[in-house]
Amino acid sequence: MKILISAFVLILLFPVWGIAQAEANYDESKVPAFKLPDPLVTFNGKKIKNVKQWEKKRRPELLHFFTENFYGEVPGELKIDDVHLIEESESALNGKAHRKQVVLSFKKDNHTLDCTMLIYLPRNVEKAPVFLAYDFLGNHTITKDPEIVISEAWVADKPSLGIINNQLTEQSRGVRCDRWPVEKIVEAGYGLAVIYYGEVDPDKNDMTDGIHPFFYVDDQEQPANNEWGAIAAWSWGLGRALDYLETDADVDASKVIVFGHSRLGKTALWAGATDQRFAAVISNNSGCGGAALSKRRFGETIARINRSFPHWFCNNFKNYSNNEQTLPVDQHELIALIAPRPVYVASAEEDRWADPKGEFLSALYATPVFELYGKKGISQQEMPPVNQPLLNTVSYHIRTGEHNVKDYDWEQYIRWADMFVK
Ligand code: GTR
Repeated sequence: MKILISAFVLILLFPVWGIAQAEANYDESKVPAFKLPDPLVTFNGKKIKNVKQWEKKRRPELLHFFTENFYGEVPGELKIDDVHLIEESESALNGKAHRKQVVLSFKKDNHTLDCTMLIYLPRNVEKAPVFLAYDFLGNHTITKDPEIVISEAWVADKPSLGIINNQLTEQSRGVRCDRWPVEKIVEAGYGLAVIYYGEVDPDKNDMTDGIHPFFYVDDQEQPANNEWGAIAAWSWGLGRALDYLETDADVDASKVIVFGHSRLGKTALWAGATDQRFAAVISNNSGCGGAALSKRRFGETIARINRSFPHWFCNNFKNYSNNEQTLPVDQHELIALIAPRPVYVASAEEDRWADPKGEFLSALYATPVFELYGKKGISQQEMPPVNQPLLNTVSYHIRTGEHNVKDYDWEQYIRWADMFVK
């Protein structure tokens, strides 16, 4: 009886995307035939032969297409209204780090929004290069440090971590330590700056909260079809975080590496594509709408992502649900928008939902644009074996294990940043 009841509960609770994951195509022989657009040929068929043509013609038209049809336009300009240092310690992480917690406030008409950035900087570096990232569950989850302020922003319930009634509590302190080797990062001479992504825009299908309503006119409740979804809103927030870092005398703002995992990996790529001040970009297991090629329809597809997360992309993206073949772009061209700045695409072997091969191929097919600048990308057609990174301006690895961020990933990111950013 007990077994029967638990089976029943399991069936009831099996999340919708869990079913979608189980149904997805994971058979390489069923990947449809497709022709990838050449990043170095314009929509009108003109061959791009040099950096000048790329920057004047091709890059803007690709950026425009991704903006209008994938992530959406940011409808206006909004600067940080106020910066407030709420906490600081010169002796964090056993004296190795200088810690700051800084609130960035935004105001417009009757709207206000506060985002708290947690920053660890190596004490022995005068102006540190920084990894900038969002975290999924609040800044207090990335370390056990009791001084980290707990966000009051909306969060999806996760009873196993004590997250109920959409609120974070003490119980989740440090629960994501395994994803954030803060000491290792600081010991390597880098700073780490994080913000809870839900403070910029709560991750739910409701466009009346977070930063979106700041730009609404009258009783508007939704962005226009070509305007920003959540990913573009989060990317916008990373740009404002960088605005702040540019004013922080302890940071080398010309060396800010934007990092993200999964949906936040999609976000990091879009931030790097749209804001060229970012020195480098890391996409960890970003999958569909991130590094993975859409036309392969392997694992998560555009239709599935639009169904499960209708708020992530702009409404126009829905035109490409089950219609990848008509897309005049693919995700290798999103990676190409980051050129000539270093970009690292990482996959995990068991993360078939994110299509590791599609992520690799994006890095490979973006490479000609980096080569236009005299930079090295991926020079082999075949995926490397697991745990054997290809490190160049365009880098790639596939690690053993599941969809996650592991020490292994960070070790490679630091090694690569030492070579191409620091
Ligand atoms: C999944 C989603 C993926 C990925 C992931 C995550 O459910 O289908 O695209 O973004 O969530 O962000 O954890």
